[in-house]
Order: sequence, then structure tokens, then C-alpha cells
Amino acid sequence: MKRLATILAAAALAMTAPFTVSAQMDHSGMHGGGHGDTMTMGNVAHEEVIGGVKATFEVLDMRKQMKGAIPKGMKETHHVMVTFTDAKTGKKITEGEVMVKILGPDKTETVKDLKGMQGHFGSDFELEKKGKYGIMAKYKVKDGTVRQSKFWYTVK
Ligand SMILES: [Cu+2]
Repeated sequence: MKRLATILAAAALAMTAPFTVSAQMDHSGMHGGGHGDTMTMGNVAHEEVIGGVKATFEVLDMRKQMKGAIPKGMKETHHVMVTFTDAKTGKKITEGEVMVKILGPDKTETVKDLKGMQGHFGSDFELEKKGKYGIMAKYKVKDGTVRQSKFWYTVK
């Protein structure tokens, strides 16, 4: 399971490889600097507590966030990120593995590993079409348990 996921994610990354560098470079600009220590940016798409781990998912529309500053040729339109906190202590959990699968309105699937960045895990996705996206996340943080969250995100 894990290996397959890794292979799929690697394939997805390979396809977008030419754009990866610019996407990473613009990451801090998009988050507006000190994002790492603020809990959310007001774009919370989903939040739930599973087995003592609170997962807060945010979806940022980079086209709005960056106000036309998206590099030419970059296909990714949205930054999907998740912040984990220990539900008991309120402490941030910054170590772990996160995999996200997004099912588009046209039934296309994208699978990516989210990378640890500034206290959260995130990656850029291409949510180009209007409609409902099913976002599924599997994550292994804090302990060996694989937790799972699912939610809908609508692109208007
Ligand atoms: Cu991020």
C-alpha cells in the first residue's frame, strides 16, 4: 500500500517537475510570511479530531492569493495543506507522512504526498475545473496509526 502510494505520488511529481521549483519559491509569498505560526489563514475547508489528533485542512486558491503573480506555465491552481495538533496538549505535530488523493468533477484522480513545510504539510494541485472535488487524506502522525479524512471542496 505504502509503496504503491509512493510510486503514484512520484509519477505525479515527475509530470509536474518543470514547475516544482517555481512553485516552491512562491510558497512563502503565498502564505504571506509568518503563516507557519498562525493556525489558519481563514480558508479552513475541513477539521476533525481522530484518535487524539486534530487535523485542520485548508485549501488556498493561489490565483486569488497571489493576485496574478503565478509563474507562467504553472498548472497548479490550489495549495492544499493540513496542520496537525495533539488534541490533548494543543501542541503542533510536525512529523509524519501525509498522502492526498483528489477526485475531480470529471472523475480524474490526482495523488500526491504532502511535504512538511513551516509547521504544516502541503502541496499544490491543479483544480482547474469548476465543480466539486473529493479530497481524501491518509496520514500517519504521532503514532503508527493511519488516520483518514475526507471532505468536499467546491471550486466556483
Ligand atoms: Cu504550505
